[in-house]
Amino acid sequence: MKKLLTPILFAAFMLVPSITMAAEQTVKLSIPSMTCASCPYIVKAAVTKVEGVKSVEATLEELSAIVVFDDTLTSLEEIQQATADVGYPSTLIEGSEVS
Ligand SMILES: [Cu+2]
Repeated sequence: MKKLLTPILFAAFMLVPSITMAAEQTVKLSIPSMTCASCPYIVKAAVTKVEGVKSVEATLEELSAIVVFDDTLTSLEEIQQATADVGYPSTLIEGSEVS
C-alpha cells in the first residue's frame, strides 16, 4: 500500500504548485498622478474591470497600487493601459513583482 501511494502523492505535489504559481501575479505600480482621495477609487474601479484582475489596493499615501491578477487572462501591460485610460499612467515599481 505504501509503495503504491508514495509515487502518486509525489506526482500530485509536483503538479499543484506549478499550476497555481503560474497563474497568479502580484505587482506594485507607481501612480504619481493621483492627487486627491478620489483618485485611488477611480484607479481601483478601472483596474477591477480588467478581466483576470483579482484584487486592487490603491493608496494615495504611497501613490501606488498593488494588483493581483491571473496572468493567463491578463497582463501587466493591459493593467497599465487601464490606469492610463482613466488618466493615471502607471509604472511597475522595480523589484516588486512577486510570482
Ligand atoms: Cu483625485
